[in-house]
Amino acid sequence: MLKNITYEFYESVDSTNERIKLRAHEDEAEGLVISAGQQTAGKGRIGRKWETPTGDSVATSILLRPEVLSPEAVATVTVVAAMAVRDSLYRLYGIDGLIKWPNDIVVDGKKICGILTEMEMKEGKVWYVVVGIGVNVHNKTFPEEIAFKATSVDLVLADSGKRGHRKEITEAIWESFKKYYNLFLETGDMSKLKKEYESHLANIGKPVRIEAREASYEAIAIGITARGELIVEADGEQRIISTGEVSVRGIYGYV
Ligand code: BT5
Repeated sequence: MLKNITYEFYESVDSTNERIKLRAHEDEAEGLVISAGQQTAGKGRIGRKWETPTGDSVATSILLRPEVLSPEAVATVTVVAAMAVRDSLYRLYGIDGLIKWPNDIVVDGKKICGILTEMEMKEGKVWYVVVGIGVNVHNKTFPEEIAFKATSVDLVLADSGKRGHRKEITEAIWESFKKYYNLFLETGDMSKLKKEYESHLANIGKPVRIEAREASYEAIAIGITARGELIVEADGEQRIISTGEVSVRGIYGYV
């Protein structure tokens, strides 16, 4: 069970996930959060980049040392973290984001947050897990390659005269994460969270494109399994998509 959360902040680091990994190797206890305003080597999944311009973003990672979690169940922690980000932005600012399975939060069809979960094993068991969350907060513009599909808290709030606050967002996310993660640990799956998760799942009941290594096909998103996998329907049959196996693209715009 995640109990105490402690916060450290740095102006600039390579990647907050990498900082947590170093501390994990130094036997740091569960609950350490490292955040930074700028990352010089922010990471997305499978070797992709996460853009974190100076001071405009929240880049924040937590160290977890789950006692009883199988390596397979670790992927589900991303799904849990997505709920925490969505919940925090809604409670703080009324931003009604959708979760694009498995690791994005989107608002008005654009990505406001990405999540990267990594783990290391030791003696056949999960040694530690690091969950890294990037939220665009004050960004007004983005690099050209992502400008069409990225947004920020301030851009979303522009008409309301409100602005995001990075420390407030960081703390809200990890407090909310603690609540959802502890519910997840009670069963080791999403059974207690599935209903709430599905109520915020982007594209539920709508077409998505599944881009797997072997083939790419169109399907309808149905919901998630207790293990946090995506359920889709294609050619009249239900299929289960595991985290990391495919990339899901909405076929109408980015979502
Ligand atoms: C992600 O990967 O979305 C995971 C992002 C995780 C970032 C956090 S920040 C704290 C911690 N430390 C790290 O080094 N990483 C974590 P993926 O689903 O692969 O999406 C990456 C793609 O999102 C890129 O290829 C771009 O297309 C797009 N992208 C990059 N930067 C973005 C941004 N700031 N806002 C929106 N989209 C972005």
